[in-house]
Amino acid sequence: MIDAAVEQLLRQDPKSYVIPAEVVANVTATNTLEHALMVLSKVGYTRIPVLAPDDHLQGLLALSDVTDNLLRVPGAAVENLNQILVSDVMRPVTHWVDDPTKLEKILNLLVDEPFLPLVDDQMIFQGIITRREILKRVNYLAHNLNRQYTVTPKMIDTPAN
Ligand code: 2BA
Repeated sequence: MIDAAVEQLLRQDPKSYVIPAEVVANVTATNTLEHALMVLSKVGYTRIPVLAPDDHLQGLLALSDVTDNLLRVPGAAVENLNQILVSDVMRPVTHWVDDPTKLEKILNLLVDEPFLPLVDDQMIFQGIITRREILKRVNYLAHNLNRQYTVTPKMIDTPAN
C-alpha cells in the first residue's frame, strides 16, 4: 500500500502525468516496416504504440523489431522492409492501465516498463504514462511533502556515548 499522504500528493493532478494520445507517436498494424522505420527515426523513441484505425490499442513496436528484420538478410536494403507489415512483428501489449489514478499499479509496472499505455474500457487508446512524467511527480513530492504534512520520525536514534 502506498502511504495515503504520498498518494494524495502524487495524484494531485493526474492529467499532469498523462501524455495525451494526440502527441504520442504511433503506427498502425497495416503500415509497412519501411514506414515504421521512418516514423521511429523521426521521433527518436525506441518503442511506440500500434493503433487500429479506430484507435484501438493493438500492440507495441520497438525499433529493434524493425532492425532485426533488416539485418536478417545480409546486404538487405531498407526497401525490403516494404514487404513486411507492422502486424507481422509487433509485440502484444502485456501491461496497460485504464485509470490514471491507480498509482500503486502504475509505480509497480514502471519499474520494468518505460511507459504504460492508458486505455478506456473498450481498449481505445487515450495516451501514455511515462517513467519521466512519474519521476517529475516524485521529485515534486520529495520537495513538497513537508510543506503540506508534518513528517516526524517514529524512532529517533540517539548516538551512543
Ligand atoms: P525511449 O524511447 O526508450 O526513451 C527513453 C527516455 O529517453 C525517455 O523517457 C526520454 O526521457 C528520453 N527520450 C528519448 N527520445 C526522446 C525524444 N525524442 N524526445 C525527448 N526525450 C526523449 P520517457 O520520457 O520516460 O519515455 C519512456 C518511453 O515512453 C520512451 O522510451 C518511449 O518508448 C515512450 N514515449 C515517450 N514519449 C513518447 C511520445 N511522445 N510518443 C511515443 N512514445 C513515447
